[in-house]
Amino acid sequence: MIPSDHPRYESLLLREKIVQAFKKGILADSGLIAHGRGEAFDYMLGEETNAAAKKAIKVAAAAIKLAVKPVFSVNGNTAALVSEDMVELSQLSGGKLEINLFHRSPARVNIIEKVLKDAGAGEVLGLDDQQLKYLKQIKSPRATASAQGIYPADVILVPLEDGDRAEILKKTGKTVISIDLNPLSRTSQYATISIVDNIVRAIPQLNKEIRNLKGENIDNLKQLINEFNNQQNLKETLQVLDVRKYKSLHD
Ligand code: PTJ
Repeated sequence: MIPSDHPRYESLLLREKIVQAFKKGILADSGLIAHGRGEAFDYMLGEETNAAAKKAIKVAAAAIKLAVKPVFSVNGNTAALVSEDMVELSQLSGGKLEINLFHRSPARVNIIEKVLKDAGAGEVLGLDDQQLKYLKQIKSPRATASAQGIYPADVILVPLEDGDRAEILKKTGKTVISIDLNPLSRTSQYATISIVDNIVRAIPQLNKEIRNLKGENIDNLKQLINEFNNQQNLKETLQVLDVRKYKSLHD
């Protein structure tokens, strides 16, 4: 039981969620370590959605609204932390949810499907190994791509992964939106739109922006995207990480 007046209450609640997800088999064991890495970056970023992240989220919302076949990739950490928000994202945008795992096993695919369905998801893609295609250049089990989802997608959201997938998906002509608290990860560096923020804040904010952009005309959405410079935005995040600016949080 975490006392609600603990200075790190919110962070400890998330940690507890992650531990429980691991015990249920939703999370890979290395998902625990990945969460710890994210926690450390979040601490240094002040545990808030900074201006650069807000900008990237707005542009991501515009890209999703303009997309013909948007797909949202779901791994263990994403399912553990934001399954309901992911379902809302797919409902708001008409995009598809696809399970894509680095540590793939039929048992984990089944339990993550159940988590998404319990959160209200209709269709969930990426389930049946026999039906899946594989993106040839990707050397890990993340190469899976369903014929209705990731394979033909024009815009793809890839949360919480550090690997070569973002680069290769981008090379295949897709718009890649990443969510990763590490601005220096390969995923953040290669994505078209890099959201450097905690997924527990980023997805609700993305949903809010998609609602805000309802009825916005296509030219304005395109302008938002065209005026966005991802490398410049990542530089702004790195400035937030400047050690001289650290304000003291609590232990
Ligand atoms: O569920 P699976 O089998 O697909 O495995 C998923 C993990 C996360 C284990 C796998 O993708 C992995 O090993 O990822 P990495 O290489 O540890 O990268 C995860 C990235 O996510 C790191 O850069 C972390 O800083 C970042 N991260 C961790 N937690 C959060 C986060 N970013 C945003 N929000 C978080 N809550």
